[in-house]
Amino acid sequence: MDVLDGRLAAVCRATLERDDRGSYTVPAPLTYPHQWNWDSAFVALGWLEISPERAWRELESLLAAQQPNGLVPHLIYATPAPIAELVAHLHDVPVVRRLVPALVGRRYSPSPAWWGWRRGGDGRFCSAITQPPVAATATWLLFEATGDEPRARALLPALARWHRFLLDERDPLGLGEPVLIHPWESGRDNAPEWDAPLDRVRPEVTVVPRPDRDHVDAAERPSDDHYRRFLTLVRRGTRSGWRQRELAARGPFRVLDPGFSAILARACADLSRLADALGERRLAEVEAARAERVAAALAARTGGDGLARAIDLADDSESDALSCGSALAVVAPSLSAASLDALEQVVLQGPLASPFGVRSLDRGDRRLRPRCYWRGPVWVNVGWLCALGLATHGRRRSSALLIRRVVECVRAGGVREYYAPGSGRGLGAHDFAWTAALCLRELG
Ligand code: 9YW
Repeated sequence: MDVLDGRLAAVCRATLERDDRGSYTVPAPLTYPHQWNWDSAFVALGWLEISPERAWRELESLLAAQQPNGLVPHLIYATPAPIAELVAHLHDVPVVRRLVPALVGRRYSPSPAWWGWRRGGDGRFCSAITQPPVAATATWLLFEATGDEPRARALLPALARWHRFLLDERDPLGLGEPVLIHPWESGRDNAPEWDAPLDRVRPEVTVVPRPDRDHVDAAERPSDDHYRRFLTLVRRGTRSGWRQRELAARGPFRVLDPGFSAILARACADLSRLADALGERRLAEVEAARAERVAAALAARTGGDGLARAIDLADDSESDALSCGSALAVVAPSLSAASLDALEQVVLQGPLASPFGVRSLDRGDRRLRPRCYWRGPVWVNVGWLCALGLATHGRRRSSALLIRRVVECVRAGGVREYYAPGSGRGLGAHDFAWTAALCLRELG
């Protein structure tokens, strides 16, 4: 490693250590002071470079919050379980109701009150929706690197239950892909694909608390209108008791996201490999069949240009946006040669290419806002996942080129949440954990 890389690696290491909360890592101390789902999966891969023990703990703490139906929450609040238990018993006491949401929310909105004070399997407060299931892929990579059978084996049942939830309760129509019931589930909150489905959600929330804006420029964040609708969906879900199958079949927001589906297909394939390596033949077969089913469903609705786009299930319309959601299809374990060629082109030279990674939105799209979150900027996790997919499909040179771009972006812009696609300028939150983790992994 040369001196520059050594310095960058040291900055990334220091960032992870600053964001460390013992058994999980906050994405960014000021903006995101709790545990997020796919963040923890990426972050575990960074911890692997520092402490394998700490890397396993990150995934264990995430899966410990699993709900009885198999859902692994997208967000798990920082309040320790014993305090959460106390608050859960007292939340109807007027003074508690007035003061505690803000305390427990730690200047993040929505607070646990919005989710009906729901608690995860380990007693911490959590949300009632999920996020892209990267955790099985992270578990496989940890196992490959450490060979730690007992810790890998202990995670198998929770990962399998989560995948089953996604392909059962979240697929009431048997489409072969999970239905997402909130934009937050895609991990790409304000992506333009969700504009039309969100337009149908009549806002029931008028004033939205926006503590995120205390730390990040409003031009780089989702609009208040987006937040009103995000929170309206949370309120309606809580009011109806978060009946997952019902929400996936008839809820107010129902979409298919090629990025989420491809990540799930890959997660099932990776869990199958892991189960096989651990001698769990039955589970290996089940997960292999799940992987094939999702990959086949995605392939079946891929267009003549080799790309899959988001679907709004309210009217079965296909989004006209070409975003990194489409690019993420490259992580699917099986792809036609035509799709692979198209994805490689789009990501490295085409409309999503940037010298700093993969753009979140087509550079020619009328909705492009190069500084605004998932409507233009480059994100490190997306570039890294696309590189992983390209490598899996044998496109090693392209994968290496993409990784160089991703690392360059952190070198140019700092350890930030996202970056301007043209200049590499750092945007959004500072000290962003998955940026540090993935960069550290690639620098070694
Ligand atoms: C939110 C934590 C999360 C990520 C999401 C990203 C953003 C905002 O931050 O969500 O309030 O949840 O869109 O992918 O997991 O880093």
